[in-house]
Amino acid sequence: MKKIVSLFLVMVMTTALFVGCASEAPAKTEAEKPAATKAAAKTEKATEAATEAPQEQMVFRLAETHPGDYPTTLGDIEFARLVEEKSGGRFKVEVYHSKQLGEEKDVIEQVQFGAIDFTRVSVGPMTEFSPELAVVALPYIYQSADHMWDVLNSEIGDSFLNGLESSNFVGLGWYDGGARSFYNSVRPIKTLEDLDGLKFRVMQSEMMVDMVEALGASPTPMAYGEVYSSIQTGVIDGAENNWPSYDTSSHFEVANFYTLDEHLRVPEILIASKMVTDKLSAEDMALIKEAALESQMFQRDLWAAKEKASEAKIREAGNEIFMLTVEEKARFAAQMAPVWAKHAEGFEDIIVAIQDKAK
Ligand code: GTR
Repeated sequence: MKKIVSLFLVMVMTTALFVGCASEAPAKTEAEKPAATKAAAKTEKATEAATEAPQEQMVFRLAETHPGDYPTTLGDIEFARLVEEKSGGRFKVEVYHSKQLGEEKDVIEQVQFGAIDFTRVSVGPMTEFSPELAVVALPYIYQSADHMWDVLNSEIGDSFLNGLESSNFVGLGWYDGGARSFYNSVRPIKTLEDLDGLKFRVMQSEMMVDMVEALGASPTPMAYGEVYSSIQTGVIDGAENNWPSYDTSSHFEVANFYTLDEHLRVPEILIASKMVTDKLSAEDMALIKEAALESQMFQRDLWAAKEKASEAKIREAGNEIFMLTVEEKARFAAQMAPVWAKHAEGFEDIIVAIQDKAK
């Protein structure tokens, strides 16, 4: 505990210095597929060699919360294209965007027991299923987007992806989710004290609840799709998210004040159900992982462009946007000591390794 608090202080000081397609009908899941189809899929390699007859195609479903033109959805679609290409058409991944298969927490549950094959979600709700993932999403742990990417694309990121197997998931890769900041309908946030008592929606994750409490505000865990009407009706005062989500969820219409405190950089993650992928060969898993990695660069480029476009649109709409001073941002970061101590206990060495990557 002592160790993590001192690591945390190092981080705070560094921060202070630094701030300067849907398809027509749902595809059948593996469980729902007739036995004959499964058998055919298993023997397909042998069949391929023996005959020239058309192959049986395995169809997978991928769930995505965002709309069809959002950077993560376009990343999913690119992943699907690459999987189909690399498998020579043996695999098809159908992307169900716009919450067609449900809100993130429910989708993750279904992926865990094999009813949905793939999903792209935020690491936020994943921490409820695989608590150690909190380490790569700790508030104020990264100095910049580049720092986060240096961590995620290193052996540290890989070890967290591999660690998901014990929770019945297969971690395939990371996408960009930018930095999250607070917005609300009540008042500008310029100091820590301005957060006092405000009611913020958080992702359904204990760490997010603890983070908002540590800042002196009042957290309400809630599904993403309920946030707009909850702000509109005054059930909550605001929420927190990146520019593209603040834009595409239309939250900017009901929460005018946005303060770029950048308290979180929560990676987006592409996962598969272990129950589904256990039936695939090592070669097929390798091509799926390769497709995920290749789609990452594609998604990151789209992300950078969308961040700029959403920011321009929201500034144009006349929302009130604030920056924190360097000192104030360091005060926000300093509140996170208990959150780090609770959610990253036992990961002190990894935190040092993460911090080292900023140097
Ligand atoms: C977005 C993220 C979504 C979802 C959402 C939320 O930034 O891309 O996957 O987690 O935030 O706040 O629920």
